[in-house]
Amino acid sequence: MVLDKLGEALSNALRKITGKGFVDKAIVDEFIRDLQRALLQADVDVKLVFNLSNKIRDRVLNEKPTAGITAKEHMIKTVYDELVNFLGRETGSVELKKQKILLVGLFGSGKTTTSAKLARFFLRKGLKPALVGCDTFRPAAQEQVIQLGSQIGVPSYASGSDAAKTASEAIKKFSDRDVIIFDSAGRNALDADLANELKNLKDTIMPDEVFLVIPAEIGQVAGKQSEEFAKLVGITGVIVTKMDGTAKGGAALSSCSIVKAPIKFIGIGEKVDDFEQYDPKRFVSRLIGYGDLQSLIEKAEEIKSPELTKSAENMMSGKYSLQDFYEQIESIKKMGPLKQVMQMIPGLKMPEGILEVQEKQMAKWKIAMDSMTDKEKQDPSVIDASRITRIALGSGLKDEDIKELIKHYDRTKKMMKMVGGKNLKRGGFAQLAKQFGMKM
Ligand SMILES: Nc1nc2c(ncn2[C@@H]2O[C@H](COP(=O)(O)OP(=O)(O)OP(=O)(O)O)[C@@H](O)[C@H]2O)c(=O)[nH]1
Ligand SMILES: [Mg+2]
Repeated sequence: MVLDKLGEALSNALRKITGKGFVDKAIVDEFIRDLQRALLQADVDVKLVFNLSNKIRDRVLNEKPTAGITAKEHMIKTVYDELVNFLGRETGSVELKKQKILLVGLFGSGKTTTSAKLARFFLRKGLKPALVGCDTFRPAAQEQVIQLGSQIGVPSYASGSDAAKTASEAIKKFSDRDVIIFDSAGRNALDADLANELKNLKDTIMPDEVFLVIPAEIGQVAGKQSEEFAKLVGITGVIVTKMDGTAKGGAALSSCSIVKAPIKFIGIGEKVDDFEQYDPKRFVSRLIGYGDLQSLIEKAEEIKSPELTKSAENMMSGKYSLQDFYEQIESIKKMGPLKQVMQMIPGLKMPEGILEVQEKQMAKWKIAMDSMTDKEKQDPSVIDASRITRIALGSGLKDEDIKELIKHYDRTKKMMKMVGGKNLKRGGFAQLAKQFGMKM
């Protein structure tokens, strides 16, 4: 696990708080000392550590918790929020569109490996990527690109000793591809030679994105290096590689967030799939796992309702009606975006987009369900085309609306079955479920 030492130290520190019945100054001070120690051990800059810890201390001691939230919850929430801010603020979003991406960085930072990881990322999202080897400096760099391309089934182009010429030939060749990813050469430092080469390459490619690739182990220097590259070629994002191999990653993540460009991805291993989009919220949730889950559970307890408990039990037993589906979405919406909730649960991977339901849709579904018979609500599989039309007419909706409701229900039911067997009965979700009063 990435930054596991930091995560362990943080969750131990938080666990101390959750174990206490109240929060007072002594407890806050002890926590702040623990926090500082943990961050310093992750090689985070001393000044940054003090800024962060002072801010947290200040907020916890002086801010009044909002109504309905205990001082303890307020403290955990504050720690969480400030850590998220500290480790990146923005989610590393990338647009899924036709674009050109140039990767830059020093020797051995992981550019070439990352070009393949990125290609793979876009491939998975349904786009057609291509790889271009513009590192004409290091021997065999171009062969590496071609080999990686064939390994992941992505077309590649790398030929000749002129980087800019290679790039412009590739742009013509790959005019029908969606995302063209350009690997560039590195140096030991950002010297005049590399500066010229990169500027030239940038002018030729006119990329939509320029990603700086930095290895996590460089620690605090990450911020300075991103600034230098930003000044030279303008970077639109940072990719921090080798997060798996160092305890210093906290430094790279926090120092990068100071410069304007957000961290987009992190590399977490040598293989092409050891790569993820960087989302500070999710990252911090996983980092402090326990503490977050704990406060989540506390929230869950607050909204514990007999209806939800019953629908959850039905879900477990396979008797999952449309009514259960609706109530579940409604109750869970009170806990915040379901996706975020699910992401906090270790070991549970949710398919994208599932259960993300808009308020407007919910309103329509409620109306539609009013026009259904009890039998239809218990077992929506009986709803055929003629029934769909009847329900649509009865509720003043379109056939499509009814179909969509059923589609959502079916997908959720299927998903519940899928994750139900293996994952629901153990780990964080089981804990959460127990809090809902479900029988596991
Ligand atoms: N553990 C780990 N290793 C990585 C990661 N990313 C890259 N590497 C390794 O780092 C080494 C250098 O990677 P390259 O992709 O060749 O780096 P580069 O920036 O293209 O290097 P030059 O072309 O020499 O400038 C390789 O051994 C990679 O396998 C990562 O996220 N985790
Ligand atoms: Mg390379």
